[in-house]
Amino acid sequence: MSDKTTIGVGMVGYAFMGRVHSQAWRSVGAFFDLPLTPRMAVLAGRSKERTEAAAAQMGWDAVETDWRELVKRDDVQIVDICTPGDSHAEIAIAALEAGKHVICEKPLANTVAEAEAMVRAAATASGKSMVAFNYRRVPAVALARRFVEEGRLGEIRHVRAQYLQDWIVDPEFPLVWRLQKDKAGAGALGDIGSHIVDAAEFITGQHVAGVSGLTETFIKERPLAGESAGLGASRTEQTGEVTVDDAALFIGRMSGGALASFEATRFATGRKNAMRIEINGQLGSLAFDFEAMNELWLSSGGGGFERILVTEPDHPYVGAWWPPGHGLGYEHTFTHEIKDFLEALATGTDPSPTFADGLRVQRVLEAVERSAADGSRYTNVED
Ligand code: 4PW
Repeated sequence: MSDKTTIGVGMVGYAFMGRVHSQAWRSVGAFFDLPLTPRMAVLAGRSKERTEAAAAQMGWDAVETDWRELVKRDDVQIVDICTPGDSHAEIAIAALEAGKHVICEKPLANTVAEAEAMVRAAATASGKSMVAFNYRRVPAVALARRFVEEGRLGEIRHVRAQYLQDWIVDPEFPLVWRLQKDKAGAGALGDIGSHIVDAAEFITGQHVAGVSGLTETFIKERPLAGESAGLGASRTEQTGEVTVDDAALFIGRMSGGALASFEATRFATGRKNAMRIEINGQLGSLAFDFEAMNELWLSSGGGGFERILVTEPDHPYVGAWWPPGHGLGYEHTFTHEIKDFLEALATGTDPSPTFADGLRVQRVLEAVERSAADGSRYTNVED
């Protein structure tokens, strides 16, 4: 820490996640009264020109073209990892070994072995670490957890979770990094399935204990991506193999006895970011859809569901923002995540979700892949 209240941040990667994390670092102190003030010290990316342009646009003070240099810098106390999954483990472990705090995009890693190494590094590090499952910080999702903790649903019987997108329905959509196993680890399963596994565990307080899964790659060959390999990439004349799943469906048992079903797909035509979860308990139910993220639906038994507009000052995180009814968006979830992270650093507690939570999700993903590959009806999630 450079002085009592300022803490330097170094971020690796400046694409979609880098942009939304930058927005969070920039705005968090303006809305939340924080014990630490983040300084956006350094942005790392491979191309000097593009990294400089991104840093100027998003408000970073300096750039590095090698993340190893960023990790060594004295003006960096927090390393924020916004790169594809293939570099998470290497960067996070180096940063923890250098005594930095780490916040890492999800899924934690591309394999269980990498995630285990990250958990080992976190266990002996002086710095704190967190995996960035941002949907926990949607006010309605945090309120859903509060309702479950208060016992308003009674014993949980069912979890029904879906994450539906459609951005690769077109077979001509290029082979971006999210469609390559060596970069992304998995397809819809890892990128968006990991979110609904985490959300289910977060809201219910139960773990996914075993699964039975199916995965499918509908479009097996796509045009290679042009220069930018991000979501908006152009395509070239050549084609290449899609090496990840396009969709994953799995059922599971939660550790507290609930039965669960999960669906993660990028082929739900018309659905853009429908991250949905419904929980049925003995006394009532909850339902949430990210496409209407300021609403939570609650049933207290008979009479169907009532809509709760989650914009009241006593709802999680909301008091820092706008008057009732004005609503929040995707980017606020990251601001909340950064706020919780900084508060944990200031109090010396472990920010949540931890790398161990990220490893548990990784084990669920791997169990789904094993079940889908060998056709086994039920696959225990290893501890
Ligand atoms: O984490 C997720 C991404 O990787 C996001 O919240 C949405 O799905 C947007 O892009 C992908």
